[in-house]
Amino acid sequence: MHQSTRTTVRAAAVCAALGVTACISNSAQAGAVYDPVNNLSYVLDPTVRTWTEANNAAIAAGQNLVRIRSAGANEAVRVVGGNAWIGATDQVTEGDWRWTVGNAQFWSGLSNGTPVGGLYTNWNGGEPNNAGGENYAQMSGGGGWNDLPATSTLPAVREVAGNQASTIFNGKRYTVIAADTWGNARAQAIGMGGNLARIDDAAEDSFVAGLLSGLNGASAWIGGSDEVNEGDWRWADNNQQFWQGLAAGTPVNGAYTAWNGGEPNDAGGEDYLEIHSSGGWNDLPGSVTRLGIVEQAVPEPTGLALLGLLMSAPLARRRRR
Ligand SMILES: [Ca+2]
Ligand SMILES: [Ca+2]
Ligand SMILES: [Ca+2]
Ligand SMILES: [Ca+2]
Repeated sequence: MHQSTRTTVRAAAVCAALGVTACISNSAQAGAVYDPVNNLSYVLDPTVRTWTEANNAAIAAGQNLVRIRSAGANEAVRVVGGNAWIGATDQVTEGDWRWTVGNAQFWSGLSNGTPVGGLYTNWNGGEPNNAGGENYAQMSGGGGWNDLPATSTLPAVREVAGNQASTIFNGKRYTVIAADTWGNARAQAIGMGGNLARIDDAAEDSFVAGLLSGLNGASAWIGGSDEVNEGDWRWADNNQQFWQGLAAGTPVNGAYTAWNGGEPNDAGGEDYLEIHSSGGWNDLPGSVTRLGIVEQAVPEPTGLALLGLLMSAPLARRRRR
């Protein structure tokens, strides 16, 4: 179901639908967040149009408007879309709310109705109210749901198989991953064959900040920490120290840093590095959840890469023994 070929075809279709080219290989698709739980990416369709038009466009691209099955997924969709259409409707039978993906009913009735099948719902208070005839689901800016009429126009959020939330910059692939703790984000980054991002210069800092500006100004984990020795800040991928001390400290070996004023302050014990959409850095406790910025090497686009793939399969089998 999630073969890489099919994913690639679907991704190409999304690129076309969004009016960008080659968004898998070398173009920005900042309006996407990867949901590792469901192995789906939530991708913004920025065109403002009716729910039916947005749904038809998604289907024409081999996609679907998003189905939301958990609070975590709801938050990821909110980050991508804010105020946008989602893939739910009661247009066939009033009060019988279904996801277009799978056609499963998840709600019966108006605001005093009930969830069906134990499925996740997040209606705003007093919704759905079918006010004047409303059969199409909107996620409002706060993440709650509302029914709207056929004539309303909004952008939309689609779901796409696999991880589509990548951008190439200066020869590296950057992927925004769903919000989690620093440790979980780092583990996921390693699982993807990379690590949380190491910021080496102002250009890279601005690039990563730009990814976040496209996600409603969220902040995100990058790969710095002083978890081993307080005040000894190191990058996760190569363990090189880049800062010594608190806000009055100094860069190490001329390393690039972009601390916000007064940071790092280790306030209450803060050992993990976040980057804001301004590009500035702050230390935070690792227990809070943030989006993550994964940085990966990009395989050489030559026969060597193919050779590497061919070689790695038997090697992997051998290692498992
Ligand atoms: Ca209705
Ligand atoms: Ca309503
Ligand atoms: Ca600290
Ligand atoms: Ca701090």
